[in-house]
Amino acid sequence: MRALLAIAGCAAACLPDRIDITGKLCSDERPCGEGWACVPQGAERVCVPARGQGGGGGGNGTPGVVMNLLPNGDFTEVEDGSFDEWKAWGGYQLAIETQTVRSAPRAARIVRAGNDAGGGLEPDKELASGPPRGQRYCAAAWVFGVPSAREVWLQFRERDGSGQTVEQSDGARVAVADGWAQVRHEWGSLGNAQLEVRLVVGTGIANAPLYVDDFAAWAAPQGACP
Ligand SMILES: [Ca+2]
Repeated sequence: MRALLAIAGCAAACLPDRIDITGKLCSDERPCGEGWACVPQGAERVCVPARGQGGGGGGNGTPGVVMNLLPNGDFTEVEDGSFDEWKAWGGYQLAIETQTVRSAPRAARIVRAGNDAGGGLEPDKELASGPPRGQRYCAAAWVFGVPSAREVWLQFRERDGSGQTVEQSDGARVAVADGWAQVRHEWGSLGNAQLEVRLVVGTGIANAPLYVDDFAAWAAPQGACP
C-alpha cells in the first residue's frame, strides 16, 4: 500500500514537462505525435508545436502560424543598427521604426527613395530551399501607411537551380490605409529549387513611409492555409 501511495503521489508531482522535440527530423513514417506538426525545413522535415508560435518570432496576432520560417518577422531584434535579415528592394530603403508598431518594440519602415519605382520589403534569404512539390506555404504581413493611391501585396516566387525566376504568384492587393491592415497570400510549391516571398508596393503618388510588422510565412501542415 505504501508503494502504491508513493506512486499515486508521484503521478501528479513527478510527471516530466512535455519533452520539446522542436527540430526533430520526421516523415510520414515517423510522425511527431500528438500536439506536433511535421513541416518542411530546408530539404528535410522537422517537428514543430502544432499550435501557437514557434521559433523565429513574428507570428503575433496571425492565427494559424505554426512556425514562422522568416527570421525576426516581428522586427524585434536589431543587429549593428539594422534588421540584418531583411532588406528593402527596388526603389525603397529600410529603416527601424519605434513609434508606429503593431508589436512592440519595433517595426520596419520603408520609404521610397526618389522616383516612382516599385519595390518593397523582403527577407534576406529564401523562404525554402528545395521545397517539396505540392507543399502549401502561407504568408501574412501587416502594413500601415498614409492613405494614398498605393497598393501592397505579397508575392511568391520560385527560382530554378540557376537562380532564374520560373514561377511568380501575386496575392490580393490591399490599399494602403491609415490603420494596420493585413496582406495574405498562399502558394502550392511546384518543387523548384528555391521559394521566396516578398512584400510588393505598387507605384503611386506618395513618398510617405510605409510601416510593416509581423511578417510571417509558414508551411501549412494540413495542406491548407487558415
Ligand atoms: Ca514588431
